[in-house]
Amino acid sequence: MRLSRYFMPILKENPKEAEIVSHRLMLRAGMIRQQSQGIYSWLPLGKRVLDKVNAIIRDEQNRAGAIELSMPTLQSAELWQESGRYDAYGKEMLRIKDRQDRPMLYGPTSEEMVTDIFRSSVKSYKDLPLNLYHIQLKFRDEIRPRFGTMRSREFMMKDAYSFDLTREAAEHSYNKMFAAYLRTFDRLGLRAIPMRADTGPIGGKLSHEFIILADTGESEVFCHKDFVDFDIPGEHTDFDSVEGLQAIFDKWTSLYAATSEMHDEAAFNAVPEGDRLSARGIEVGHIFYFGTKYSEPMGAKVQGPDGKEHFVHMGSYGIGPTRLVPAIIEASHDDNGIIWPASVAPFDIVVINMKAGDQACDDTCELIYAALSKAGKDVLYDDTDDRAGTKFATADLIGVPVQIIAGPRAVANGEVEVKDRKTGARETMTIEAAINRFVA
Ligand code: 5CA
Repeated sequence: MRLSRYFMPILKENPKEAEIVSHRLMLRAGMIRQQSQGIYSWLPLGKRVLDKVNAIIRDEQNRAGAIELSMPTLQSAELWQESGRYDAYGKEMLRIKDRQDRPMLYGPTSEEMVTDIFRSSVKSYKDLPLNLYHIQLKFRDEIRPRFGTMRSREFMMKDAYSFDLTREAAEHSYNKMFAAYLRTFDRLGLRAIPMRADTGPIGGKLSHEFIILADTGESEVFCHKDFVDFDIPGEHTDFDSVEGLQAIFDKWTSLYAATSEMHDEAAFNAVPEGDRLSARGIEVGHIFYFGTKYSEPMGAKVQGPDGKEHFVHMGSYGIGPTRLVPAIIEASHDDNGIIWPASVAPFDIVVINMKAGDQACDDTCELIYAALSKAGKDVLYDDTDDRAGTKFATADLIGVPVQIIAGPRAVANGEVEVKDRKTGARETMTIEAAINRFVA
């Protein structure tokens, strides 16, 4: 991508409305724009990061056996009347009427919709287990939308829904998502700790929130400090192994960890004082097992091996991609801007032409840009005629992991500079060596 032809509206000034660093940096880097309170556009740079986050989420959902579909944002009120949640949900639900005066709503979550899909076509235990997910916009008329996309009214959610014949089978489905979440957040460069959680309007008894420790987090959390160094389940985790996944769940729930709603002061005080971690946290995922809470009122049942009909046991599993992007920034930035983990960086490499219009600089940059793009790298080429200082500041602000800098003096020697955004380390090398480093 040539910066001269891209759309990346960088802000020079610090936006006054932004209270936390991630919100400030997302606005300054031209990633998002607020359209009305708690409702955002994702501008091209932000959209790239969001897509990469979603790709990792999708990859790990698929690995764990979940199947992607897409359900609508607008839902009919009738479905929610069946489950009894239409009246219970309260003011957070945006209610609308269509031209026939039929009550509709902008979905805050999709338990009812997916249960309706399930009951219309699954009739036998032989079709279980089943886990269906989508990555879709949601709307909750939050009383206090704030911190940019961290807590917005319209936001994106990956929501998965599992269906099983028995409670035991449903627990295995829960454990699959539990392990998939540990892997997902790790690949996003985050350390998320599962904590016992309250179930709120989703309902059920078994529930964990996945929390990232951060000073700007909205909730207060309490846990054993060893969680920070626990091993993440590997790529070859067998998601069909009931014992294997139970062992992962048991290990990750063996020490104290709870959000403030579930906090038990006495149990926490039983943890040796030096091992206690009380901090603020950002909830990036939330999983629930709620048995037959929706399947019973909505009549979602299958024939079991005993020939009888059974209401299915369900769970739901949410991740907030549009919250994860600022959460990653909270965890990874410095005074100059964002430092993206390579896995979600909007571009892999930025090529900085320090003197656009200078033939040797132009030729060198074009050569590098073409070679790296051909090798499948996402390259941003700063070919604008801004001052070098402005270009460096922009490259640091948008946090691309590697900068290749071509200035007249180095280029005259057939060389460029390669800068690592995270460490700031700079290395001068031949043009060929710079290309080979990233092509190999
Ligand atoms: N149906 C269940 C799971 S599929 C559910 O709705 N769970 S939830 O309410 O906990 O939301 C799931 C995730 O969505 C949260 O962990 C959070 O990451 C994200 N999320 C929830 N509300 C917001 C919001 N207002 N802004 C941004 N992300 C949000």
